[in-house]
Amino acid sequence: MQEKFNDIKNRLKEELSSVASVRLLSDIKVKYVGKSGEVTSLLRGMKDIAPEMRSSFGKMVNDLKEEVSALIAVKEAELKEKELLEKYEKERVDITLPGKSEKAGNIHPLNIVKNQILDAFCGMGFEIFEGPEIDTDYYCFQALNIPKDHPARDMQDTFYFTDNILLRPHTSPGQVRTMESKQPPIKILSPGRVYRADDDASHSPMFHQIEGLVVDKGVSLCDLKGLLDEFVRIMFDSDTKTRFRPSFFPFTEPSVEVDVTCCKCHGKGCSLCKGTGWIEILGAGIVNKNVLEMSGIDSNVYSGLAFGLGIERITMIKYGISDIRTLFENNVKFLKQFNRR
Ligand code: 2NL
Repeated sequence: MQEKFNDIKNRLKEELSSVASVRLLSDIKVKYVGKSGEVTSLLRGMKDIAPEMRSSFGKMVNDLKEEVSALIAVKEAELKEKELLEKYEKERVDITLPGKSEKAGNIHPLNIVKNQILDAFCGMGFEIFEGPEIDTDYYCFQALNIPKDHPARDMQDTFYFTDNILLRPHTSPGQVRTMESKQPPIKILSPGRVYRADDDASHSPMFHQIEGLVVDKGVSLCDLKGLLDEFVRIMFDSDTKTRFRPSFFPFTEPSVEVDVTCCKCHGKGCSLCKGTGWIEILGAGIVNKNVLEMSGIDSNVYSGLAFGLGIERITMIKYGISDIRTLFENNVKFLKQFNRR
């Protein structure tokens, strides 16, 4: 009998020496001390043992069971520890590697330039006023000295919902409302989207405009010149000069077109200024008396200056962009170039 016990122990030890995982060890456990395992079955042979031998046999089998269980338990602890270490090794994280950085967006070039323009004028005491994008024929045209069916309407041909309701072709309607509701001094800036029936490399049916309006006693063309000189020195280089050329707008008299010395060649002549050394940046003038009177401002007491610029145009000049449509395609590769100026 002792021999049989020894044989069981030896075979178990041999199997334990080569078992490689907790899962395989549990098979061995079942084989020896499970319900019908080898050691457990020995107890079932009790009935064939002489009665006086039964108690000592039972004790021997129980001792063997404990010994076998202990051997298995030691191996189990060993394997568990080994498997845990392997798991930790597999899941090891190199905390010295650089992290994945969040990709931050950047401000659209049109907004970069819009903010610079607003900053420049707000620094000179202008307040910002935004009006509606959909407005009436009166505010978009008639109040600006452009009567119904007047040929000057062609210059600002826009999109109509009805005969009377339309998408504004400039931000002036907002300024008209300010003049109606408030007596001078007025010094406002109107930024916003405007619409015109135009579509090519330098014209978009929707673009962004900023208009400025100053109404007070004794406002003159000299004030306009000084104001715009300061503006272009802030927007472009500090040695930038302006040049006024005579022009026509129904809402200003006299009207001027304003050029700046080319920011790329500084007046020598290059492809950006088409060899002239000058680039047109905006339209302006002295507010037409009719416009002041229609909004309830006495033109014998007050006078005004006004100007209007396209943000797209200034952006294209500043960054050397040749096609306006690239500003609206939202191609990320294009937009990324304007990261933080
Ligand atoms: C341009 C020219 C201009 C104005 C806009 C204006 C507004 C009022 C009264 C008088 Cl309420 N004038 N605005 C004046 C001159 C020119 O815009 O080419 N813009 C893109």
